[in-house]
Amino acid sequence: MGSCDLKLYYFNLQARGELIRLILAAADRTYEDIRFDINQWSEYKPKMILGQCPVLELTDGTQIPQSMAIARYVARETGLAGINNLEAAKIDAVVDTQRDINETFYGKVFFEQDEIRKAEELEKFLNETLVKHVENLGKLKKAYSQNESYFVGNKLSWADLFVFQSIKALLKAIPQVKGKLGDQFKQLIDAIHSNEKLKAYLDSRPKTDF
Ligand SMILES: N[C@@H](CCC(=O)N[C@@H](CS)C(=O)NCC(=O)O)C(=O)O
Repeated sequence: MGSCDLKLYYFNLQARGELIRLILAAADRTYEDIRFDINQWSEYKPKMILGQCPVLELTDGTQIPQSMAIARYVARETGLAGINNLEAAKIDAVVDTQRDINETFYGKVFFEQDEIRKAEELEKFLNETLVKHVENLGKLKKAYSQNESYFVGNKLSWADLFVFQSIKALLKAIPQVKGKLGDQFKQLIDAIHSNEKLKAYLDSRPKTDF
């Protein structure tokens, strides 16, 4: 992967695109960050391999869809996916544990239209799902980390960026989440904010609602 040979197509949102942008920022990779508004989507949709985004396009025109496949690819290419197969698996386990949280939140709470159901699901999410999976993330960190900040080994990986982005998005959507997290993610968040490249990206990225 050369330095300026990538195009990332996504809405002008964080949502499913931001993890990829964070990985590329941490690795200091230049790429074309093609952001569009919902009213431009009809122009882009037919050009995307699955009619959805995000899509990463390589110089030869190869398109990679699916946000997590793209994230894993760019993480591997940039050295943020572990030093060997075992580390890669540990990183995947952290990612999948965070995905369990996200899937329950977005599937059962965030997109629920019925207000009563939404409130019930939120209660369940805060007191059951979140508690259990945050505890699970703690177990993985205890087993895999050799560093106070990062989940696996002693350096930043894409799992750290995924947990960071997911927790930030969750806190923005549901401020009560804060009370359920304690300071479990404090060191990770501090480490990411004090990473020069990530800080530069976080300070300069477009402000969006999601
Ligand atoms: N599993 C896919 C889901 C992709 C997806 O649902 N993308 C949405 C935006 S977040 C999209 O392209 N919506 C427009 C459409 O489907 O026409 C991924 O993670 O990339």
